[in-house]
Amino acid sequence: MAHRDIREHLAALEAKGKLRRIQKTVSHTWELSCLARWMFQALPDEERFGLLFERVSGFDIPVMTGVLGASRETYAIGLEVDPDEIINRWVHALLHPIPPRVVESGPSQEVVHLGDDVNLSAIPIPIWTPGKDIAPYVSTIVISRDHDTGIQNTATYRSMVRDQRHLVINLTPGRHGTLCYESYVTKGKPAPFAWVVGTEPVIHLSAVANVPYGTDEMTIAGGLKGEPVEVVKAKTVDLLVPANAEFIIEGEIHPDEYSDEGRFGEFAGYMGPVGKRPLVTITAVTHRKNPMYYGYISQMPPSESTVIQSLTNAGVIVKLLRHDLGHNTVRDAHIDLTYGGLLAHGIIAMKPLYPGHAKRVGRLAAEATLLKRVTIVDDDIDIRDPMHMDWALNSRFNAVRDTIIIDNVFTPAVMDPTVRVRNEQVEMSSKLILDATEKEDAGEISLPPKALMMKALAVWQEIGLPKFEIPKRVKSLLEHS
Ligand SMILES: Cc1cc2nc3c(=O)[nH]c(=O)nc-3n(C[C@H](O)[C@H](O)[C@H](O)COP(=O)(O)O)c2cc1C
Ligand SMILES: [Mn+2]
Repeated sequence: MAHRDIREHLAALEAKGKLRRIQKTVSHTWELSCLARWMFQALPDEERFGLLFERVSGFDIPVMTGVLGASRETYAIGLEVDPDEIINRWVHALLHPIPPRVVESGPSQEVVHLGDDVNLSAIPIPIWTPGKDIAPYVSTIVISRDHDTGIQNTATYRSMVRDQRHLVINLTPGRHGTLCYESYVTKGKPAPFAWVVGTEPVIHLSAVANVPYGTDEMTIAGGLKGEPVEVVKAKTVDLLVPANAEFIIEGEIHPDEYSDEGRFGEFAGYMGPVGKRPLVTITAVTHRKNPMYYGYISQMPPSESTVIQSLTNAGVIVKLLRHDLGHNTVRDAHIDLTYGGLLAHGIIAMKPLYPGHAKRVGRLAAEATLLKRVTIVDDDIDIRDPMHMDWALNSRFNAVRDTIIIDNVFTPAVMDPTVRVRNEQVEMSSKLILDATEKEDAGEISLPPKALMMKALAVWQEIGLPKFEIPKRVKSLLEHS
């Protein structure tokens, strides 16, 4: 049974030595984000941890960051699986969604602030790129609803704190929150929205899944959990929101109300442009009695944003290729955690069944996602091992024969720094596909047979040479030797 709230997740992290509590009093306007930035910039994935700042200057609300997306391991702890099981858990969840269960009440609404009592500045919302961001940003789970179908959408969009009672939300073309918004405002009605801070890990992780419009991500969260996630009726808007959250911010977007949004440090590693975006009037803030704030750190990669988006969408891609499109020899996918998330490098391991099969799967993956580069390798390659990947590219990839470029790809300008809108002209982006599968029989590999190598390993141990774990790459090579 998966963690019911972010507190159970924190306890699990701590038990595994993956949480650091910081007792020094820190400022939420610079110190907290700069410390978290050091962790991502200086430590490799295996050494990173969730951060819990227990004392935030001027508030009695602790702030956490990186607790799900510090690393592959913190993410796996959120799902309660081994890191190697993340993909399979995702595939299972997408094939077996479970709708949320509506409950009467929940900790999310222990304290309710309405009307004039609403004050966003009472919450320690951090500034993520101090010295450059225009304002604090709430970049968290965002719930909206389609007016016509009534189906909810759960996503994650950055939202700027404009003042105590207003946010400005980054709704970009085609995004599901944008479609929900349009379904109301085109009828002259205000669109209901809710922001969720710190809740069941499965809700956080499915709120970055790129699944089709009309799929309620909360049902996928149930699939991940193996039982329904719990929701309650929001107090002032017609939405169902997580029952076990730290904070819920409820609001409405009225037709034709916009405001400037930005500058803000973006996930691609550059300061994003200023733009006009929908203005949100906050109608309620509800929270637990002693709430904790959870903010994702994004901006310069690697970041919590790139880690959670990469791991979630690798599972989405495998399910799509294997189950929806029928390429059932697709074994695994990995999205580079460094640049990541959306415009990242995706690697797919598969067994090609006919000439051109790998290229076909590469094109499908590239077109179906925002991935900017796709590399396809045979299923004997450990796609998380850069040495093995380099070997595959050096020995099985022939540039002219095996490169495909897809041109004229629309990518929202705020996401891809190589595309900027000039003179109202939208510039298009492009994608690269590398087919590094073996096309001809390259013959036997140049390693001694497994039996001899294992005999030698026994000798190695007997004479007291340093201990090691056999890398997956080597296990795979020995299977073919
Ligand atoms: C911290 C963070 C901030 C994000 N901000 C945005 C954003 O402002 N706009 C956007 O389109 N996607 C953003 N994303 C990515 C989306 O959440 C993700 O692609 C999601 O699946 C979109 O949901 P949708 O398909 O229901 O629109 C962000 C992701 C994270 C983790
Ligand atoms: Mn969606």
